[in-house]
Amino acid sequence: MTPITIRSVRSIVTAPEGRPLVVVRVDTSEPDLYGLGCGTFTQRALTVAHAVDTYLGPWAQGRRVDDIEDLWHSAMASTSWRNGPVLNAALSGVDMALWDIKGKLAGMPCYSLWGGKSREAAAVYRHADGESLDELVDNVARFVDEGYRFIRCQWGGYGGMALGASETTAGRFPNPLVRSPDGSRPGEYFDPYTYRRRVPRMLERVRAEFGTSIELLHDVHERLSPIDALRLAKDVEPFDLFFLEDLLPPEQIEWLRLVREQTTVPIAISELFTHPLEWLPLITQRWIDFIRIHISQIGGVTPALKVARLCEWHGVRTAWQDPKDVSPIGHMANLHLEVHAHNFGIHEWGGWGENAPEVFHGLPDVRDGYMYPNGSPGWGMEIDEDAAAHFPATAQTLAISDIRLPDGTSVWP
Ligand code: GCO
Ligand code: MG
Repeated sequence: MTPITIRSVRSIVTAPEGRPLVVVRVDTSEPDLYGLGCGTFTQRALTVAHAVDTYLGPWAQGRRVDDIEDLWHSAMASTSWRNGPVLNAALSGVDMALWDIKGKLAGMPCYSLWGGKSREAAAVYRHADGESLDELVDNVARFVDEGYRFIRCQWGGYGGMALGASETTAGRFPNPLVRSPDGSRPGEYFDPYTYRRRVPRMLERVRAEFGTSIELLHDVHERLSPIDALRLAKDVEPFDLFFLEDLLPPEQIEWLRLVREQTTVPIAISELFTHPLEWLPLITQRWIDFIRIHISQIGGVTPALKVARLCEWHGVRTAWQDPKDVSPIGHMANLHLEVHAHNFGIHEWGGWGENAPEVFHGLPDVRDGYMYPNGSPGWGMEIDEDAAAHFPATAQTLAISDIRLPDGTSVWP
């Protein structure tokens, strides 16, 4: 029997909610047999698209769609230097598309290919925020009323940066809540000391309002020095968090040993990780409780399955990163991993937005705090390319790229 091969690979970049998403379509030697994958790196989406269309696509042509494992390794080896976020995102798009094809050929959802479901749906957490604690409490109450039990709480965005944000747009002024030297350069200023002291106050208020009827999460987003991060982890212990996320930047992950030795706060990290050498020690040393990898950043579902298996043996649960800069196809791939793997933790979801349903068809249903796969073969998703073209993506770097301390020091968020 003649093996089915890759006939063409192309990127589809669209921004239905304003943040560029990268979808990769793989067409095969079989008429009408194709797959879709997510290769989103929103801050460099057009660069990923170029990597797909100029390099990876032509390289993949003629290769067998069945041999995903071999193609993934060959693609990684094809650049000699180890892939970074851009090339991994390109590879993720192809990798997920090949799993989509494999599911279609087998007539099965991808989770069935891997051994079936451990649960019918994935519990979801939502993002509650507020410039005031009253506003935050109102937003938490709204999600509780909608049936969500897991809620991430932030007070004024990451690092409290949005507090007083009306004056800190695009670097027009330093944050009025922050005193900076004369002549400080533009940027998004925040005060880490104010932020660190506000977090326990925020959690105390939310617990006072909702008790232990809901599970709370918080994202530090790498805004503190290592010692202040350790102090925060100790300060939030009384509030019984589901997890505390990105307490430290990748550059300081060795500090997690001290966090582990001194606190019992459940730790979630790794959305910024690219290479196995970043997550291996955290998992094997049992320094973390939830893996938060952004799956396109490590090259797709093929490596993510391996990470999930490693985590299972070390008591670590999955919480794949799923914010608004993962395409609905990426969300669906995460969801298949989540209903399948025994060591599932939680699914992050920021809502589909107003326009995404016009572009992406087959969106998973979300009911009473759970996200349900649609049971169709492969991922069970389609993209309307005409609708996608209504939301062109521009080259953009999001505001996240210019964070500064009160004295103007640049911060890696
Ligand atoms: C999260 C992440 C996101 C990222 C953002 C970067 O927990 O989902 O921290 O908010 O910062 O997606 O573009
Ligand atoms: Mg995060």
